[in-house]
Formats: sequence, C-alpha cells, structure tokens
Amino acid sequence: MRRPHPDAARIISAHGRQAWVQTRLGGLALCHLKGRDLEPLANDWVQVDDPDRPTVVTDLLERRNTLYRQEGQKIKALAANLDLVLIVLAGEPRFAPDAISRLMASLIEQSIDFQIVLNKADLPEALATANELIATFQPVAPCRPWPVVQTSTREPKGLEALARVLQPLARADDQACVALVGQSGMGKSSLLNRLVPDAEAQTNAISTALQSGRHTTTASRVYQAKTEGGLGLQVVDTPGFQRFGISHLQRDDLERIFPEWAQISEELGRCRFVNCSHDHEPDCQIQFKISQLLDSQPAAGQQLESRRQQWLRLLQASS
Ligand SMILES: Nc1nc2c(ncn2[C@@H]2O[C@H](COP(=O)(O)OP(=O)(O)OP(=O)(O)O)[C@@H](O)[C@H]2O)c(=O)[nH]1
Ligand SMILES: [Mg+2]
Ligand SMILES: [Zn+2]
Repeated sequence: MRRPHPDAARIISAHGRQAWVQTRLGGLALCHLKGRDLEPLANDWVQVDDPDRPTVVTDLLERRNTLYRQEGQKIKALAANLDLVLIVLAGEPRFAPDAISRLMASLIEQSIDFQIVLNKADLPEALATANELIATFQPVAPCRPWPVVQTSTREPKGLEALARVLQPLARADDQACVALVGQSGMGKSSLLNRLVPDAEAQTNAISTALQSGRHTTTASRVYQAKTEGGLGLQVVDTPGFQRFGISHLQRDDLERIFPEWAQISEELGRCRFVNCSHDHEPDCQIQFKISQLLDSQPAAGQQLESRRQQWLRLLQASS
C-alpha cells in the first residue's frame, strides 16, 4: 500500500505500549504510543511527532485491511495493509486443513490476495502427506484449485518460482507488503531468511531476540527486501498459530472458498431455502448432487461429500 501521507511512518513491530517505527530516512526508532487507545500493528501507517526523529506515535491512519484471527474470546490481529499473504504449509509437522480453510476465508473477507506455499519439499514423505492434506481443501473439478508453489529452504528449491510471484509487487517506492502466515514450524522464518538475506542483521539492528531457524517467532515484524534491479518490497514474518478462530466471519465469506456450491446451483438450480446449510434441509441440490455422484462415480461423490463435511465444520465455527 502506498504511503497515505508524506509524513506517515510505517510500524515495523509493536510491543505493548511501544513500537518500532521506520523513520523517513529509513532508520528505526523505538517510540511510545500516545494515549491508551492506540494499538498499532506491524505494517500500520501512523502519524509521529517528528518524521525524521520520531519518539511518539500520535495517531493511527486508516487501515486498508487487517489480518485478524480469533483465539478463544479474543480477536488478535497479525498485521495490517497487506498486498499479499503467503500461506506457508508443510507435511512435517502436519498442517491442519481446516485451520488453513479458515485462514483463507478470513483473507477473502478482508480482500487480501493469497498464494499457497508448500514448504519442506525436500522431505519426500512430508511432501506426500502435505499434498494429500491440500487435496482436502481444494475446490473439486470443474472448479479451479488454488495454485500451489513448492519450496524448500534447505535444498534450496522453488525459490525462483516464489520470487516470480512476488516480482509484480516489487516497486521502486518499496511500499508493497507481503506477509508470511501459517501454523508454527512450517518454515515461515526460514523462508523470510531466503527472501531477505540480511533479515538477521535487520533483527539485530533493533536488538530483539535473534530469530534463527529454530526459534519460534513471537511477534509480527516487517523486513525490507530488495529484489533484482533495486526494487523493494516489505515482508512481514508473523508468529505461527495453532488455532484460527473465525467467529467474526459470515456465511458469505465461507461460500467463497467453496465455489462448488455456486457451480452446482448453476448446473441444477438453487436449493429450496435461500440460506440452505446443505445439511439436513429438503430439496437441497448439493445433497442431491452428492447422492447422484455416489451412485454413478463413487470416488467423486465421496470427494464432494468430504468437502460438504468441511463446509459444515466451518459453518459451525463461524456461528
Ligand atoms: N527439511 C526442511 N526443514 C525446514 C525447511 N524450512 C524450514 N525448516 C525447518 O523447520 C523448522 C521450523 O522452521 P521455522 O522457519 O522456524 O518455522 P516458522 O514457521 O517460522 O515457525 P514459528 O515461528 O513457530 O511460527 C526449523 O527447524 C527449520 O530448520 C525446509 O524447506 N526443509
Ligand atoms: Mg517463525
Ligand atoms: Zn442446500
């Protein structure tokens, strides 16, 4: 997102009543927050007392989007003003497909584009496991599956393909921002270190705990990446989550990750009830389609039925 105001400053990371702010000249300054209500996030745009030598964050500028997740009763936010989220998955440890579906629904609700990155592609068993799990949240044909880029930070592998995904976002003014998001242990920080080779130096520069590969990330933090040709991009490393609550989402948000339902309605007509949950209702076209397939093509029928079960779990989680 473009700098909304010539004097606006970017939040690099937020820590309680303090935050690291990027100065107009590109340096970093630890600032206090004015007032109790200011709760800036990584990559927020803020107003400061002095853009060259900031000491106080005085105001929060409007957010274009926010990456929210819910943990128990609390709504937590991971970062703001994102142009793209890289959803990082791996087979070891195994990621949870429902958590990823929930994340995707949250991103769609906030109009944040995403790209799935399947990491640890150097481990054959983990790769096979992950591909099986990914298949469970992919829309069933003829709907199009979400594209997946396979990477390994060890070998390394697939990093050029990932760079090609990011290239259109890299700009001379460095303002676009991509976030690495996913469960703990998937390799987000390892990917960050590949995308931003001097990430450790940037971390050390603000003397927080060193985030080497083996250390779990505890707070979101913005890093400056340079791509070929001197173009720049901001990359946010976020802490991994175990659960991804979605009670802030509506049914419409969930429907976008189940394009099969719209496709079946187009093919067979609508369910009798407008708000049909495709569960127990009479004259449900989704259930009709599944029973038809189970007779004629059992494997396809089972695939669609497992998507319906996933839908019901998410619907339950969002209400
Ligand atoms: N085999 C293999 N291991 C990897 C790869 N990428 C990361 N790892 C390992 O996976 C473990 C977790 O990596 P991190 O980068 O810390 O994972 P993270 O997603 O940042 O985890 P959190 O900060 O806890 O959310 C480390 O031991 C890494 O060395 C990979 O491509 N292949
Ligand atoms: Mg990490
Ligand atoms: Zn229905």
